[in-house]
Amino acid sequence: MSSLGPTFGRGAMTNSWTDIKNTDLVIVMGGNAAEAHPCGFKWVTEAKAHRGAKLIVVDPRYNRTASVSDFYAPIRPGSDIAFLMGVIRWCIENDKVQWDYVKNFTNASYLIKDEFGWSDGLFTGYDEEKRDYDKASWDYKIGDDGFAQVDTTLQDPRCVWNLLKAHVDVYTPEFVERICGTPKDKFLHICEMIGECSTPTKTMTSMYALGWTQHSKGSQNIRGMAMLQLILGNIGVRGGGMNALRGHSNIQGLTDIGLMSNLIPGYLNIPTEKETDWETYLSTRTFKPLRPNQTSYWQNYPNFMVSFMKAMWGDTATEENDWAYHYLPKLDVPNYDILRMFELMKHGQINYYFCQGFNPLLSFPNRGKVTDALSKLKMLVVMDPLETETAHFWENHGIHNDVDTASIQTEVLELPTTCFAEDEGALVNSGRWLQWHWPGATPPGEAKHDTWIMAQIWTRVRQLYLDEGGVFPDPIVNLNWEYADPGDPKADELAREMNGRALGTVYDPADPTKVLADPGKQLSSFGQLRADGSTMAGCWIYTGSWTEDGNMMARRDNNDPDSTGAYQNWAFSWPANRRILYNRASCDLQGKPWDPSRKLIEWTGEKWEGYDVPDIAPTAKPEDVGPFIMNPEGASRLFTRGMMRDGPFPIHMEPFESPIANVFNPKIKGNPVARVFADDAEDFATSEEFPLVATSYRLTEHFHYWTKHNPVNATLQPQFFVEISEELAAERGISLGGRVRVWSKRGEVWAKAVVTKRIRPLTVDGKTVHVVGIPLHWGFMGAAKKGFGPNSLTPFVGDANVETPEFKAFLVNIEPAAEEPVA
Ligand SMILES: Nc1nc2c(c(=O)[nH]1)N[C@H]1C(S)=C(S)[C@@H](COP(=O)(O)OP(=O)(O)OC[C@H]3O[C@@H](n4cnc5c(=O)[nH]c(N)nc54)[C@H](O)[C@@H]3O)O[C@H]1N2
Ligand SMILES: Nc1nc2c(c(=O)[nH]1)N[C@H]1C(S)=C(S)[C@@H](COP(=O)(O)OP(=O)(O)OC[C@H]3O[C@@H](n4cnc5c(=O)[nH]c(N)nc54)[C@H](O)[C@@H]3O)O[C@H]1N2
Ligand SMILES: [Mo]
Repeated sequence: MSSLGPTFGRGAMTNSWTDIKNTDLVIVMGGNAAEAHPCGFKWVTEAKAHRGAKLIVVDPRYNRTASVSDFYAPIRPGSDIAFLMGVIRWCIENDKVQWDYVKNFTNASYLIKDEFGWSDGLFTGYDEEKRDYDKASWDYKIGDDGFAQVDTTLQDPRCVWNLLKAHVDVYTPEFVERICGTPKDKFLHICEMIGECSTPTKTMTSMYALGWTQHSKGSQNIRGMAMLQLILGNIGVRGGGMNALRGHSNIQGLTDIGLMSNLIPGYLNIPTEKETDWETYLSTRTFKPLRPNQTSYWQNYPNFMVSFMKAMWGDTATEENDWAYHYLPKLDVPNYDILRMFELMKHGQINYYFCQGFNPLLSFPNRGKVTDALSKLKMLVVMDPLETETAHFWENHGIHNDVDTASIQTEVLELPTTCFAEDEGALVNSGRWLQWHWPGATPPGEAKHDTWIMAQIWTRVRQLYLDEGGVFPDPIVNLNWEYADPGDPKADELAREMNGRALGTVYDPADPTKVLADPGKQLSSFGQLRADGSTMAGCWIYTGSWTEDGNMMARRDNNDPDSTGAYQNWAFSWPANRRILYNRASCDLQGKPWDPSRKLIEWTGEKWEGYDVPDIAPTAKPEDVGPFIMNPEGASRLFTRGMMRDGPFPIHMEPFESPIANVFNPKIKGNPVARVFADDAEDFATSEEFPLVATSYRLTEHFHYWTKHNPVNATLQPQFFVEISEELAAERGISLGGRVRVWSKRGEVWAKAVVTKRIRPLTVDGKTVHVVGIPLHWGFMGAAKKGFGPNSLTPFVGDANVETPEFKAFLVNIEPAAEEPVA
């Protein structure tokens, strides 16, 4: 992991919600925006109404987004890579490529090592025992000058473009139909629509969410579309981009601020245990440029990292002690993702679990296993505004397993918290906008703000360390805690700390007599962050959000000059108030917009200016520096070098539970490098036992497991149901509104049957494949009827790169049923 360096923005929109109005074509694939993002979806409506934009939906179900689309095609859950590689193949074959963009702004011309290749569904370097690849061959040829070798004529058979052509060759329209079940004529129609956006004056935007991420190869689904968008020249331009529609109102903030077990705020990394010292840690992160003249932005890593350490440990972090590097925890595994946490819990290796704003009993895969794991705990603390199923897991509702309620010894403590409507702070939306909000109500009863509870715990733990010592009290007792009331940090104090301030005088490196910030002043840009201890910032990508001019997140100026959709003075968009990432790529090599009517920024001959903050140094000459400065080659990647665990190109893989074998290699089950715990290895079903493909999703009327507590929502969608086709209903003798039992290798649920034309059987590899749709909002607390969603059924396995569970493609069976037996 360490050699991979930082990843930037693990999913966010490269563009923004408001920018969607600029598009000519929206493709919603791997999401259901009209249902799950109804407010943001209005920008699609704008684009349709004012630009005549078209909307394509590719989804296993004819969903609510499909109902307002111009063209819909069905797809089998878990087969999107085949579809996307098929579109790329079609674009190449039909010359639907924005050549100037591909040649100059991507790594199409870079030469790849001769050892690299693929066969039988695997890339070179596969080790079956380790379930991992040796990625040494997945890299550029490096010349004697230390730079990557290129062939700008794209003639060399080892250049990325020719390897890509060879890689996608098998994904013909016939192959797509065979794997995805998408009829060939529908697939080709979509290709035609997409192909139109390969000109500089037409753009497509991709809106996706969990329909793509919740697969054992979710990251590769997204790579597939990113590659297509690069081929069409649609990244960095208005109306284009890769737009991850995020989930909870502040889930973007969660990843930004480093709440993943392997991250530090701003997408920096927690060190691994091999990185025993500061120098080793930095050596694999401050990449040197891979092409002449490039800037490799990550050379700034030490500025961000030292400023973070100063925010954490203040005066205790000094140059002499390597900024207190020894205080940072070191990872002994790639990360402590939640699957791993529950696995450890199940094996008695975690005694104490703090569950804050999380209801894993319902939201995590394999409820039987989750129940088993929670019952091994000595203590479970639940911090939540609501009574959750997790806090009541020991009641053992609806699980017909061998966990004996009476034997569960876990002590459960519930700490009532406030919720967003009672809090002050910033929520970060999918478009990276930090929008400040103010409390609208007073906390009820004994509810306390999360920050108050955490500060109270921390001050007490610190006191214990001060009084009693301990093995390593230093990182706790020396933590920088400069809040007016240490037991109750306020939102503005936290926000200022995230932004960062000068500790010493900060000078302009170009003119050392020029002072950029005096000691004690808030910083205005991450360009002011220093590695010498003269600055501090809790999260470098947020620098600029609370400056000496005040709270930029609270700005509410909705002027939008020339109607570009940028809204520069509304809230703050990280990084640097930039609204469209990679916006340098909206201009040609000379720095002129590809499409003048869609101008974003422009090179004046001396500097870059326009409607957005340029994603490049403001005076960098256009011919000198590539637009993708986050990569040391300055180019975007059609071939990902060592970044992805499961291949430098997306390759078709089946879900772990699939109705058909991997057609490239029947021996490959699921994603061949995804982590599978020994306990779960025997828990995957075959299609002989479980012939139906299930997928799971949300409904507008509910928000996860909260709104069933509200009688109004509970009335709108009162009862757990599953959706099946008329054909499957007829085959199994199931009637509309009748009760059914749905079971998988891991559990069973009872539901009402919704028999609908919105789901149709698919023909996949010569077989009829039925899809069962399972919405997720029910449980046993609250006002709605008791019922259980998909997670009594789902498998305990995740994406090979980021461990998002495979919630969207698994196998079940279904039968008509009488009443549910009393649990
Ligand atoms: N009303 C409401 N809105 C919400 C939420 C909520 O609970 N209620 N939750 C929020 C959260 S946390 C999130 S993460 C987002 C999720 O937002 P979305 O991902 O848009 O929501 P889902 O309903 O999970 O799934 C979207 C679609 O993926 C399709 N799908 C399933 N498998 C596949 C596949 O293999 N390929 C393709 N192409 N499509 C597939 C499903 O049929 C479904 O239509 O929604 C957010 N918005
Ligand atoms: N099968 C299947 N499973 C899924 C999914 C799927 O598509 N299919 N989707 C997955 C996704 S994308 C998500 S995001 C998860 C959601 O799973 P969870 O996050 O576990 O579900 P929520 O109901 O959103 O639970 C969050 C809890 O936070 C509490 N809460 C709200 N505000 C606050 C606050 O300010 N402070 C504190 N302390 N608590 C608060 C709520 O009351 C709620 O109980 O489910 C996942 N599970
Ligand atoms: Mo989510």
